[in-house]
Amino acid sequence: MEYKRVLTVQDISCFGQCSLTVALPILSAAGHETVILPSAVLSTHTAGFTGFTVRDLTEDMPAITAHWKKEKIAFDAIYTGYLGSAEQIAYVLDMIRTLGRTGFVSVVDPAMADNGKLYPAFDEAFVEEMKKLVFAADISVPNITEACFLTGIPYRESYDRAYIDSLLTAMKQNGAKTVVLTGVTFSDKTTGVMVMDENGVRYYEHIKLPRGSHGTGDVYASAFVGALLAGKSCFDAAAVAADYTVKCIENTVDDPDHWYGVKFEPVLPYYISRLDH
Ligand code: PXL
Repeated sequence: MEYKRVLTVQDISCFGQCSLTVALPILSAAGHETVILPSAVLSTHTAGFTGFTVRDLTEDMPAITAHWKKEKIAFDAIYTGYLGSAEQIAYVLDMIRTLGRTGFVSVVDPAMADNGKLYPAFDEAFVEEMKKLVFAADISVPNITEACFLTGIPYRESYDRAYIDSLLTAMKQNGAKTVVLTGVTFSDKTTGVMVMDENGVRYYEHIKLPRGSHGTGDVYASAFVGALLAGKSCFDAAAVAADYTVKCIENTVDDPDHWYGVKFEPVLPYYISRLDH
């Protein structure tokens, strides 16, 4: 397998098993050189904790990028997640435009909302900036809530295939190329991902566990990027990431104290086994 270099831009939530503390180990396990750019440093993630500290690192970004350009450091992929500010998005767009090398792919997880609501740190101005990043990316990995904010289509708790198709069509009309829409559920016992790429739209369905877990969006997107860079097609990478995420949740559901993230580390050997190195 080719040795790929991926840059991932997202926050460090020191405690909470999400963003960079999940992306770095998963991408490394997939066999890729993983370069990190922290968008912010928080004491914990913001979903379920109160009183967390936040240090926004927006100001550091231009100098870091300038140094990399001077050193001629370039990437096979850039994968972005939770960002620290709306201003940061212009810097990230510049990285995508200038730091790629042959075969470059950009993957944007517009990590900003879930269950019909924006995360506490974000507002409409942030959504407007995020649209620019998502619609410029080669691949985006939104959940349904995020796709609604990105397209202006009202969020619905229950829906049918036509609603999902309308979200994907609106994403495409706005400029999206490949979209991996996560958390698409048509029945009580199953959920899945809807993948729209140049081959059309395909659904990967898998079991739905009774408990949802924080941080699974980041586990999913990281595992997807790792598998994609390992040579899987977009659909196959989406399926491997889904199976791995299910196993991470299974490995966590019986521990009520572990509500803030998933125990993804013990399941990494399963993930690696699916990459056919
Ligand atoms: O998992 C997404 C995420 C990442 N980073 C921070 C978050 C969240 C979700 O709430 O709060 C800081």
